Amino acid sequence: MSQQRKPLVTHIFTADPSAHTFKDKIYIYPSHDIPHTGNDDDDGGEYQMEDYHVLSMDNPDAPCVDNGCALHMKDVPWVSKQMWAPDAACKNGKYYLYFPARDHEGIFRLGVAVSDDPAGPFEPEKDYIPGSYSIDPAVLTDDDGRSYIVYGGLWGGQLEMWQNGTFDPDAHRPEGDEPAIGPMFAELTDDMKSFKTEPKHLVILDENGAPLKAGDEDRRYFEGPWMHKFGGKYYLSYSTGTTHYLVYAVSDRPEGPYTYRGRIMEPVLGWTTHHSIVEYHGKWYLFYHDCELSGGINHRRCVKFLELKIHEDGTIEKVWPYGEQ
Ligand code: FUB
Repeated sequence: MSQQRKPLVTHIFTADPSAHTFKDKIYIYPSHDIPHTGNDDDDGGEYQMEDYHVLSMDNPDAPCVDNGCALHMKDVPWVSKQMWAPDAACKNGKYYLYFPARDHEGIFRLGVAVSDDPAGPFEPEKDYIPGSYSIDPAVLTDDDGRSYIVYGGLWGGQLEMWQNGTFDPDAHRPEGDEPAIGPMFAELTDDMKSFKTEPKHLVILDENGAPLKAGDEDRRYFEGPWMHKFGGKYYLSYSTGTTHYLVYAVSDRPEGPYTYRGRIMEPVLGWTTHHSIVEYHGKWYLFYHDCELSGGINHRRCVKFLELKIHEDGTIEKVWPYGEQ
């Protein structure tokens, strides 16, 4: 029986799924939501995660297995709280888990941890990636072996607080016709543990070649970036946050500029929407989350997936999370 559009696991709350094909299986690296009774706020204070569990499926029809705790914040010296959306990458037989969390000053940073096994456990580096900030890291390893990281999120993710290169909690939040803030992008060093190039904002253009504006909330970047490659082109997909869409943009080069192409998914139940796109045996799958398992509580989410159609001309067929409306 197909598991598509159903919670992949129900014994824990999971979110922000980053899926990869490793060793001919699908591995899913989600956040692990913790139930609590505090209120939601615009700063993400309700997302109090403390560890990561890696999920896996032998194939899209097989049961989903929880491989247990792969990394806990008590084992990461620089982390104070809030282990948010992770991703993983494989290079030279090693597996790398990338994760955001607040440091001891309350600033979101990106960490990396290493394992010989895609399911972990992962051994963290003692300090965060030098020069890193904000949230939601995602890594693409290109056909030539070069690896790129994209990251960043507005509001609770603090991306707009770094516009002048230093952390400014009172920084102006761009609005209206001001240019939107794109996600950060850098190449990773060969050991996968630091930035090889100076991180730069990716630029996302509209159909006329003009950068998307901050007030264009149906299309501008908010959080949850993902990169994949199809037909030799680079795809950047992400959440529009306040308008709750998953959308995508395409470029000939990993560093962009990207051109906005359309919506991937209409809003799910719950405020956040966050996804990944993975190929398995020639078919494409969208992993995402919603709040069905908790009946709509924003910080108690559940990971799901469905098959995604990418047409030969490169367009992604839009999906509705609960069937076409
Ligand atoms: O899970 C915490 C945050 O919520 C993630 O980092 C965002 O992408 C949003 O899903």
